[in-house]
Amino acid sequence: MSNENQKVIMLGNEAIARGAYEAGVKVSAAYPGTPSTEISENLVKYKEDIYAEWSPNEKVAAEVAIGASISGVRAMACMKHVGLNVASDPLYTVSYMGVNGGLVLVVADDPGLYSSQNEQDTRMVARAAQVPVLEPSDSMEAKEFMKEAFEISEQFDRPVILRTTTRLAHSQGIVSLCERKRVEDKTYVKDVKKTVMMPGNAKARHIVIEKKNLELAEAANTFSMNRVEMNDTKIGVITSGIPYQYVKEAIPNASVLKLGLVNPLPKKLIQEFAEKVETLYIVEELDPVIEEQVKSWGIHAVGKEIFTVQGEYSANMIRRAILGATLEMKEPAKAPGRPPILCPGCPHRSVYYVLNKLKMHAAGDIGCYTLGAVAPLSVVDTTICMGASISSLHGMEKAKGKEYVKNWVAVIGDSTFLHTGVNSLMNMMYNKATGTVMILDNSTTGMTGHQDHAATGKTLLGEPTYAIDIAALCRAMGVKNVVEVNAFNIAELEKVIREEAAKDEVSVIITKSPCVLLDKSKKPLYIAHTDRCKKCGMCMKPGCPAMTRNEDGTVHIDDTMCTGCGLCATLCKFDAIELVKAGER
Ligand SMILES: Cc1ncc(C[n+]2csc(CCOP(=O)(O)OP(=O)(O)O)c2C)c(N)n1
Repeated sequence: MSNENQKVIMLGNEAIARGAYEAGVKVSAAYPGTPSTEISENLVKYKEDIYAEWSPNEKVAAEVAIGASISGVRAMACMKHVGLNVASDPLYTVSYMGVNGGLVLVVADDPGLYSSQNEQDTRMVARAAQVPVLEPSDSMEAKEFMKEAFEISEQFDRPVILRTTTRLAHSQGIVSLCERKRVEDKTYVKDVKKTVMMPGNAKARHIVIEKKNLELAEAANTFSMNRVEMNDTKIGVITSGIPYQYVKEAIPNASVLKLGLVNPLPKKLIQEFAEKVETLYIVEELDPVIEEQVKSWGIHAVGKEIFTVQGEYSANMIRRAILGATLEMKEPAKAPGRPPILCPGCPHRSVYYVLNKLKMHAAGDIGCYTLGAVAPLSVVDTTICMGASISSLHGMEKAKGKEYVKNWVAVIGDSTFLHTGVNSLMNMMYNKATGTVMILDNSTTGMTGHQDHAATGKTLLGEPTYAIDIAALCRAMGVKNVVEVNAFNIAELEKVIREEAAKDEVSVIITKSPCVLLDKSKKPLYIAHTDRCKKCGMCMKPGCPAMTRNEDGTVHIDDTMCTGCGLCATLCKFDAIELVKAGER
């Protein structure tokens, strides 16, 4: 693919994929997670040169990349910030081991919580694991920093994190393309002192990596990615990543030290910069990672005294905090508040309709089905992290006894079950649980935009593959009661939930119906006959967004939203909802 010097507009995530290609990466593994997912989806473009896969979770993905690095090639793993928690076990230890082929983890943070369960700052985790972190400010840097990350990784024998945020991952910018670097595979030489982290070896490696980090911190003082932009010296700002863009817009005449490498910090460069400016500000979204270190060196700076640790920053917010004035520009128009809701035709809706009817509680998990917490369904009581539904239900049973959980189920999606739910179910079987687990199998990773997983029969590269049989997997763990039900067969679903929840043994109910957005074929359409409608409201109970009431209380179905799932028609006792068109819509 020779398009050297060509300039193109790229999404941050697209540019990271391009950077991986240009850096000579050979292996990439990932588990989807907003805002990191499109990196892997874009890597598919380079499948002639890069092997890329969806792994079942981030720990596995990181270990795949580590293995590839040990074998001598450049490798990467991609995940969202909470994914790094799942991958933190290998992360902390590969930090001691170092690399053979360059190793980069791309981790996407989500200040502002656009699609996450917390706002944790990856730089904090990286500091704890003593792993270098690069933070680009735009698409061009995202591409170039990927290449830098691999150079640093190999030169300093460190795994490296490239940290992005939602704003960067999902914004577009101009990128000039370069050729793919020809990187010779490194030879694998057996060296157990470096790759077998038992205590004696790890002790020695700890000393080595402390030294390497000091060397890197020293070198960082002259790295071109740590750049001083001297201007008016009244105000000096240390910043990095996306906040750099806001600072330049908010106070264009300020002097700026823009950090590309945010861990370890270039102490000398920071000291020199601090001496040259009257007031030093540190502008970083989320935690005071740079600020606390700079202050610990006795440098006076203003940071979280005036800036929040929550959410995204903006140029206006920075200008207001530093100058007490706002920019002569309009704040972006606020989108109308739209509460999150399951799509019309979503198979999760009928499951929650039945659970609501049975007055059951659900220990929930993470996925589209988390929306079962929202009225009018209001079934999901808890959402913690991926896989936690099954294990927290187990904890409730052990705390309160088996009768207590007969009114509860654990609810988990197919992708989440394969991510970390399997271990939790194993625990239920091992520790003599009796609870009921519902796997809402919609044949995809819906929440993050339809990625394949180990049970869909297709790889990231689009090749057909073995599809894990989820029911057989549960049976293999010893679950005797495994029942598969069509998610839209609400009579059957109700019967099965009643029966299984009453049992004194673990049951797994797998509701099967593909995500409504997967099926692009024309669907039949339902209409409501107002003359037959008795205004009883039964069809409205599942809270389908396609259903509204007319002024007289009869029901109307919006034909632009109806997907023809038929749930409303099943619930209508008066034949007021009728299938009008089949096949073509
Ligand atoms: C550790 C971690 N990794 C990734 C994510 C992003 N994520 C949220 S839900 C989800 C999976 C959803 O798929 P599935 O369980 O099949 O449910 P669906 O959305 O299809 O109903 C993913 C990947 C996350 N929240 N946490």
